[in-house]
Amino acid sequence: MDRNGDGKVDLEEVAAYYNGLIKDGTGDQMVDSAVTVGVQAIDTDGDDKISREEFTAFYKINPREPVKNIDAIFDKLDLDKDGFLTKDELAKLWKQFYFSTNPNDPGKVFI
Ligand SMILES: [Ca+2]
Ligand SMILES: [Ca+2]
Repeated sequence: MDRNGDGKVDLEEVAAYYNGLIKDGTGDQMVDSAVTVGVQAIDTDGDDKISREEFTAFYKINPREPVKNIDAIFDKLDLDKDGFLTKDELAKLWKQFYFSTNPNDPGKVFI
């Protein structure tokens, strides 16, 4: 991934890497499997989507710094506002996170 050899992988290189994957079709598969693994990790009742409660619980057990405004983040990620994060939504957000150049896109909430 480190194309310019400076020992660091910068965002541009990451984007180029993932764009390459998208072009040859493996990117979508990769996003799908990553989303599936992610949903399985957070989805405790096994209905294949993430409720606000599951999302909040996940953040509370996460050893990283406590995240403020979990509710606001959830609202932003829940694109169709049905109260659940589905795999489709997460795949879309995941792609935004990597490929979008618009910092206001919901997928950028984790940056
Ligand atoms: Ca669930
Ligand atoms: Ca939703």
